[in-house]
Amino acid sequence: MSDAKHAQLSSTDIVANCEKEQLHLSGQIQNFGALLVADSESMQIRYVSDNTNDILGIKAETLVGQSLSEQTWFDTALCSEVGRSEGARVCRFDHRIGSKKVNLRVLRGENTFVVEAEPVNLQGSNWSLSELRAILYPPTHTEWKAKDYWEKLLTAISSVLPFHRLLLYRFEDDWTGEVISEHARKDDVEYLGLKFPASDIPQIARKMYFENPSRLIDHVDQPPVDILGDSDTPPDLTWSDLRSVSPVHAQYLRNMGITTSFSIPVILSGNLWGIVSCHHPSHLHVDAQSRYQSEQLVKHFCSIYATFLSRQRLSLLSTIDDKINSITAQMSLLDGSGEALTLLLNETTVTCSGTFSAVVMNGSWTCSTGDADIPLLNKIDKYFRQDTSDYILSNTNIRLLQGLEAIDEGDVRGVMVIKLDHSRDNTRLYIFRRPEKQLVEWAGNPDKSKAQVSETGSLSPRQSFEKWTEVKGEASLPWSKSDFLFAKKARVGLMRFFNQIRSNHV
Ligand code: BLA
Repeated sequence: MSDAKHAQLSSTDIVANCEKEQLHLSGQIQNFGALLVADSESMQIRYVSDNTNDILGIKAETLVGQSLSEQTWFDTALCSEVGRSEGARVCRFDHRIGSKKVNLRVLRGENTFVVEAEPVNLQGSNWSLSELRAILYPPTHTEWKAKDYWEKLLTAISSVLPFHRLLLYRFEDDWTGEVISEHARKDDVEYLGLKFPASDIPQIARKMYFENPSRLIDHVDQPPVDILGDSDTPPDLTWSDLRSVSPVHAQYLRNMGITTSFSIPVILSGNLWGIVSCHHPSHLHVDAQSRYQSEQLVKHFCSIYATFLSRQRLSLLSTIDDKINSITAQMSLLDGSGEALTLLLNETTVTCSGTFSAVVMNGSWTCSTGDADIPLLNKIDKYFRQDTSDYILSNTNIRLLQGLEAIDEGDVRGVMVIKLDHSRDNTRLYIFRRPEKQLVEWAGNPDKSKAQVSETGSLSPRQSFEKWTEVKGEASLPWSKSDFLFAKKARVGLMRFFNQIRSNHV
């Protein structure tokens, strides 16, 4: 890029730049279909894409201002069939217009109907939806692991869409993502296991992917089509499947060697959990009907997978319950003595893979190790007893906390705290972890402060997606869901234990 200059922007500035792009107001569409936007009250056509002649055989300028209900090529019934909520959609496949066939779609916008027409491609999928759905279930008497469900989802989609590469991309809490399953040719670049920074899919784009059933980027190099309208304000394309492609993202896809890209959101418990991302190096025509089939498949996967996850959670809960029951049974045999507390600390250390555990009660410590540094523990406790945000607190690097920066003790870096209540002198149980070397494999260097910034201040996506390994050695391993569940249950066990001590003293 000749006009590009290297500038050092803070990563916050860069992410803010990405977030500013008003994707829904691009004022243009991709050329694989034609678009009309009509007022839902008056039915007057307000916007028309400049390619209706190619697809419908009617010149765009003659359509602006006309009534949608009077269009003989259109099926007005679709406007009554479409749901009332914004974003609702209805499709009519193989709709005949004279000698041509189109796939028609009507979407409900804010006081508008968005109409999209795409030419029919005769090479659609040969599979029925029920045949495809069957692929998503484990055979009788077979138990699948999570990764088996993921793989079968990609297998099912690849039967509908002959993409070169299909990826299942899962978001983490901070919106970084990881490729957790991959369906690709043997000689292809491997993305499996690689991480991508959150800013690769800005929040504004994620919101649209959450709200729409899929996103097709038909051809990164096809020039977009203008939209003619009765006003200078561009139409809202939030619900349009044809919306033009963000130039930054088109460059990103070119850098990845992709011409056609198709993404389907994976929504679990009402949250954007991941994306199925399909790549093709050359242009691949993706028929509206095949898109619809794969969207339905992903929706079906979501319900099967959600059931699998809740079964898994139940089984984890019951394992933890058994563990806690066994610990408390052993503790009650020891009848509220100091030995009972040591037993609890030892078991907790092992279960949560800690270096050691300690409990503080009215300022006095009991530890699972003999050589704990008590002044250090007091310092850490001073910090955590002031935090009343929750009964279970955790951290993977206490050196990032105010006042604890200088801690140099090798066994104490990650901390999980279980509080019985928030009073100053009450009891708190600590589990400590040491720092661990952790490798994070990124697809290219994710550091946006080293990115290229053009004269206009826009950011170019990175050029290379080759594996780039970051070595982190400062923090402990992250605390898992199972650690948190254990901590919650251990808190109850601990309360029972102290009640027992109290009643012994009465
Ligand atoms: C959109 N970015 C996307 C999309 C994906 C990714 C899946 C959805 C659109 C599509 O299907 O192509 C990112 N694609 C990935 C990732 C993988 C993948 C992570 O296959 C991993 C395997 N992108 C940048 C930077 C910016 C940016 C720096 O790298 C911001 C300046 C923006 N990404 C960006 C934008 C969109 C996007 C604006 C929306 C594109 C659109 O819908 O028009």
